[in-house]
Amino acid sequence: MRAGLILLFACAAMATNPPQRIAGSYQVTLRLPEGGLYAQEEMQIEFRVEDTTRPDPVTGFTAVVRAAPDTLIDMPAMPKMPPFTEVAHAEGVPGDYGIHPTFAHGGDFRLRVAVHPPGAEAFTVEFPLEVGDAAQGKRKPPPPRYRLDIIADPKKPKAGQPVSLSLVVHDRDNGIVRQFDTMHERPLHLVVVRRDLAHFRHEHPSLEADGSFHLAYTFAAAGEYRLFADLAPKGAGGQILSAHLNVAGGGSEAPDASEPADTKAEIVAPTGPLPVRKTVPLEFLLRDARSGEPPSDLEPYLGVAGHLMLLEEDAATFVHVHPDDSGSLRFLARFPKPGVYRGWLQVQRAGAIRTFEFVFHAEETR
Ligand SMILES: [Cu+2]
Repeated sequence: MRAGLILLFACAAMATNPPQRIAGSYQVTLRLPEGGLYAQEEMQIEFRVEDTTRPDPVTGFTAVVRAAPDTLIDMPAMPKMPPFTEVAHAEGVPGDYGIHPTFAHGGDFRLRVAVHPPGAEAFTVEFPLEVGDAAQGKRKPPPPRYRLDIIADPKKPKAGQPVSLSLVVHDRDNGIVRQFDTMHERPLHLVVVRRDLAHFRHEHPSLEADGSFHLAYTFAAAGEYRLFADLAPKGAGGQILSAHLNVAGGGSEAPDASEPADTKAEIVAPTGPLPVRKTVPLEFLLRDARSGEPPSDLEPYLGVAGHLMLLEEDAATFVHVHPDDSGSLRFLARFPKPGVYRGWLQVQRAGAIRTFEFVFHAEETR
């Protein structure tokens, strides 16, 4: 009995204390996938960099942004094994960074993170990584921790008629999630898209005191819709949760806003096929439709030069896209599987949002 209690206590302590390293005034917190690390599949490893000398009333410590950490993963016991290196990309939550390594086999690895805080001296921290073999990973796929529930009022929304949507995020272990980290100036980015990807909207429901989000919405047309919520439960990192909603006909079916007439957008890179399971830069160029020159009245939209959202044609695979730190329309995207993806680029020009649609083909390369 006593042994069981001690074990429980140890588990709880592990869950609440992620690995942490202190270097001078900085603190780096590691965030590993819930199912643990295993070989032969792309893993997502995240870490958070904070300045412990600058307390923040909301997040505890001030997040260190634009620190562009270099990462290196090697095996101290096997010095001949080529190390994996990657410049970490910034996640949506300020101070959070991520890498996507694929381990060739299981074993004891080491992660070194070299952080370059702007205007301060660089420092390096190390974490041991325990990687299971490939079969181990396949045996126990981790069940999703978070779930999105949508309550519509009226219950059966109709096209062309206003509906009130309540969104609630459930944590398998702790019930309703009430606290969120801000990503791109909002606690929730909601993508509403019809199953055939013909209708797309990007919304920011308001966070209510009870932890639910609220959105007054009017579906333009009838059909089956998917709602993708891009959010970060406090301290858990960015998550994408999805839910379905059927919209009946009736009312008047308003057409979606068409491509803006005053601006043209084109992809400048890459020009060839897109490889799957690799982080690739996607770069866009805007031109004023009349002058042919890049528009001079572009404004930041939610803190960045532009937003890019990507969905596979199955309307189920949402691609995580990270804006590049450069301030240009350059994004880092990862296509999880081969297929046709539709992308929506959004920018703000003279106070108004402009949305452009693109199609991408991701292929297996080898
Ligand atoms: Cu958004």
